[in-house]
Amino acid sequence: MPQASRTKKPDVKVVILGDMNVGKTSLLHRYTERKFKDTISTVGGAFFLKQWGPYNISIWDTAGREQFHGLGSMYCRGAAAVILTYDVTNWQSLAELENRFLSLTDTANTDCIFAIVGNKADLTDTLAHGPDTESERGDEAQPEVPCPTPPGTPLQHKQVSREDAVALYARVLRYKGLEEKACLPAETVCFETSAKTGYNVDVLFETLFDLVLPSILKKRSEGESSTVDLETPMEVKRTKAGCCA
Ligand SMILES: Nc1nc2c(ncn2[C@@H]2O[C@H](COP(=O)(O)OP(=O)(O)O)[C@@H](O)[C@H]2O)c(=O)[nH]1
Ligand SMILES: [Mg+2]
Repeated sequence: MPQASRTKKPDVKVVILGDMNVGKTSLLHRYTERKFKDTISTVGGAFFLKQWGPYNISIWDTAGREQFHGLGSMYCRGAAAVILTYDVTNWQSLAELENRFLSLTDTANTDCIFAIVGNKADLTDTLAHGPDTESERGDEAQPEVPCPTPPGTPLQHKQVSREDAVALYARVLRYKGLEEKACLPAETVCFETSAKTGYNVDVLFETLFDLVLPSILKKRSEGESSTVDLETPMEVKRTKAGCCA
């Protein structure tokens, strides 16, 4: 269904947040380029525009600012969805979401959707060793470049369980002053992914795209102009990536 954007005017903003090295840029790269690269530069990336049905969705990467300069309140301003990303092999990366990143979402939309994403699942779980075969994306222009984990690769210790992520989701809702019962259930918005193998990556982005559609319709019916900052528009840098290069 999705095709290249023509109008380039974002209807809605989705941001990826999380500590350095959890794999934010790799997740976006896997989704948009269908590839994984071991070293990938975040510098230069700002947002990627994705056409979803008749709508344009901007997906924002941190451009490396989480490492050197911190992220300003502008980063999440007007966001309809925030992807809080951690590394399943690194407990601290989950803690940092609460300690450093959650407060940055104060400027997101009041009806913002939160997803909790544990990346690098290929390191801890054989299920995540291959690409997500459930995907119905069928993007002929960008064939998937698989990067499966070789059989027999030893698994690493999983420091963050799914239950830990679900518990964080509950705390995020509490921080936002939201009733758990009135919000999306954790099973819908907590994911374990692998940017390396592609496991769950399409499912993550495309579930969120569907979930933000009501937000687009609401914005349109209210006649709001776009709240996305277009001062520094730059699509995510297209890199010549090779599988496990
Ligand atoms: N094994 C594995 N490594 C990953 C995965 N995602 C990212 N990485 C690696 O983790 C490092 C940091 O990734 P990057 O996307 O730059 O993280 P960012 O700082 O959050 O944008 C890089 O060396 C990536 O190759 C993954 O799903 N599995
Ligand atoms: Mg990055």
